[in-house]
Amino acid sequence: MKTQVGIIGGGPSGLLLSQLLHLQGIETVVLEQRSRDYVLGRIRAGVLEKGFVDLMRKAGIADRLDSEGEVHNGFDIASDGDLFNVDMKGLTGGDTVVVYGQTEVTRDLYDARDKLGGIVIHEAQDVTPHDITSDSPYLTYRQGDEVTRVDCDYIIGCDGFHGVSRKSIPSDVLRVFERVYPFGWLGVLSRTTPVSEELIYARSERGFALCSLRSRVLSRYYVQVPLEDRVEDWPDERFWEELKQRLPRAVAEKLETGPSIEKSIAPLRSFVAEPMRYGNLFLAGDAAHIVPPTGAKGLNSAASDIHYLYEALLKHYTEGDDRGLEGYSDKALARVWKAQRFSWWMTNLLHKFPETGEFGQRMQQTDIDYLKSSRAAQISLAENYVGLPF
Ligand code: RFL
Ligand code: PHB
Repeated sequence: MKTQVGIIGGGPSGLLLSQLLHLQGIETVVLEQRSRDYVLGRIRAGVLEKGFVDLMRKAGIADRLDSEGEVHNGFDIASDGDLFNVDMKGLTGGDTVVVYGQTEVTRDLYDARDKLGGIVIHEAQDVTPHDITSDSPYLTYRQGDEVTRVDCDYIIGCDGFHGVSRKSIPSDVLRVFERVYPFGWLGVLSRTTPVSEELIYARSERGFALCSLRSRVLSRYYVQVPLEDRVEDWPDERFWEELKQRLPRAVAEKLETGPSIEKSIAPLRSFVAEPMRYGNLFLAGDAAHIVPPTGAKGLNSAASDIHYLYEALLKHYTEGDDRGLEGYSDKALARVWKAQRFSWWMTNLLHKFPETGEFGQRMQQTDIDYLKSSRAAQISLAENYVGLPF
């Protein structure tokens, strides 16, 4: 098989790039190791920045997002029983975010790929990039006993944190920066009315909690849990009880509980791999960087990589101009590091860190008091949350 751009990974990054390039007449093949149902069953992000929404529009697939996504003008921060609102829209001069699940984004992308006859190969095993520093790199994958070769001009690694792409870069070239946090997030999806129309990020003595949503009838809640905890340790009743204890009383009293329809634990990690290009292999999204979900930046950072890559590949194929490809790694990383800083800061502000003791708690409380009293501090928070410009 032969194509122009070979993409590893059929998550949001890989599908979005493939859709955008296809609309410009650039051929792609996407190799995804899982089934489509598996990919669509993953419950992950919920908050989309304007830049992400604009890319979906450019890809011609924002109809459902525009009609079903909920525009959020702000969010609340709760600390020790007290609640205050961050008016993103007012603070940034009009910017907002859209709450629309990653599952829905992925579904829209698959529908669009199907409609255009895009090639997405599922259950592709042993995907391997070859000759990535040559002018004729290629991919191989296996289905059953059959091994297929895909020749291409470029290989794009959109295969998430555990994928094969990043591992194909020699260890003396790749630099890795990492912070693993001593806790995870237990997430629950339930068919209940969300406790609040806007998100609530809650810091409490018992640890962090987040009230989010997917629609008027679908709630998404998270609580910080020790790394050793397993989903089985958290029957629904225990989850709801713990969540209530971490929220201001007035909020807890309103909380509607019900059976969970999804429950999972995700560890928290900050991670950046540099460079994001090696030869004709380019990394994008979680394959190159991970943030703790506190700032809602993971999927949005993936989208900014895709924006830069798309522009660079378009310039290459339409004008023979390779400057975008050459500058990709530096340009993408500059924005990635800012999202890293913000996510790390939000995580430090709101979680309970066993090792920092009472001094750490006072610092958090003071940071929150400062936020409440300073419009300048709120503007900084708001402009990062809505997303820095591409
Ligand atoms: P993905 O989504 O991990 O997709 C990678 C795809 O590659 C496939 N794959 C392979 N395919 C072929 N060969 C291999 N060897 C392969 N190895 C892997 C995988 O099966 C998969 O389909 O990466 P991508 O596309 O870069 O997208 C990144 C986002 O998924 C991620 O950043 C976000 O979900 C992070 N995130 C959030 N981001 C936000 O912007 N806003 C949020 O509100 C938000 N909330 C979250 C989150 C992530 C969470 N978890 C579970 C980590 C909340 C949570 C709880
Ligand atoms: C979510 O709804 O899943 C969500 C929202 C905001 C975050 C993280 C996750 O910061």
